[in-house]
Amino acid sequence: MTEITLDKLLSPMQPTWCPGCGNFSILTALKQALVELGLSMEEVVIVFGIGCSGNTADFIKCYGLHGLHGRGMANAIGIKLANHKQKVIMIGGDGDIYGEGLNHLVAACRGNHDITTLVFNNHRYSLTTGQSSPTSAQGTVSKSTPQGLIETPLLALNIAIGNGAGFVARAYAGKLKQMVELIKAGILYEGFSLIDVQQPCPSFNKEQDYAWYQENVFDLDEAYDPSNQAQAMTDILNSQKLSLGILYQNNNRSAYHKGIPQLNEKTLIEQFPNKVDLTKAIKEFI
Ligand SMILES: Cc1ncc(C[n+]2csc(CCOP(=O)(O)OP(=O)(O)O)c2C)c(N)n1
Ligand code: SF4
Ligand SMILES: [Mg+2]
Repeated sequence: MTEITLDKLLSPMQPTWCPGCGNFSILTALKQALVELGLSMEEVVIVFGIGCSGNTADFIKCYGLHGLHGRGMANAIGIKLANHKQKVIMIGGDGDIYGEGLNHLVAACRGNHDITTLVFNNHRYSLTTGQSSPTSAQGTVSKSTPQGLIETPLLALNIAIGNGAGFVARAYAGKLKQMVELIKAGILYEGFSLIDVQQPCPSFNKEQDYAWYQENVFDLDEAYDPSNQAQAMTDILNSQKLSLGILYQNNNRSAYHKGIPQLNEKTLIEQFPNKVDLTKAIKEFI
């Protein structure tokens, strides 16, 4: 086993993100969290969606899969069921996970699959140059909504909390230390953890810049009780500003794979080691 260090995670490829992009600090927080958890390179696998967020695949050296836009969660669930000893992390954008991939998100929540999902939520389809996304504010003027967005934003976190996700948190790319702690808590949680990371996109979301976030985020205080599902959903619904921290945590629900007796002892790949022959598939793609 090779212990994770920042050096080991260093990719030979330099990030191609725009100057000031929130993705830089999210990547830093993720790496720091993996190091602080003392995990090994072999036990972590990251599935990436398609987007500026998904391009993180090139900028961190680890086991992983750069999937299809909106479909990464299905891959992540498959990986977890094949080898439930892996720490499986899913990274995607608001367009990817709350838009095209929303049904897969709901499936992951309902099953409470033990996957940690980081949504790089910049409120835009940024890689495709800034169309309105499911989390864009009503009235947003963008290339796809030149007269202003008619729809209201998707209440993604309430969809997750209301549909079985065991751990739901909100982070902000401008608060590194808190991001590290929330990512660590999500990975340690045995069940589905969703961390919505509010991410400035200086190129295509000029409204929600760092100054806007300074005014519009606040930390949950110590009196906040994350075990209260109904209260968590009501607070999200009623709050004018974005609360940061663990919004909901259910410690009474077990993860999906725990409900499968055949996975009690050994993982699927431990049970059927000879059935796994990727030689042909690998030859096809290299
Ligand atoms: C199946 C499929 N649908 C659509 C696209 C086009 N596409 C690529 S990236 C992208 C937008 C990504 O937005 P988001 O998920 O929010 O990520 P961001 O770039 O903002 O990080 C879209 C629509 C695609 N590549 N594949
Ligand atoms: S377009 Fe936005 S999200 Fe994409 S790299 Fe540039 S600043 Fe970041
Ligand atoms: Mg986006």
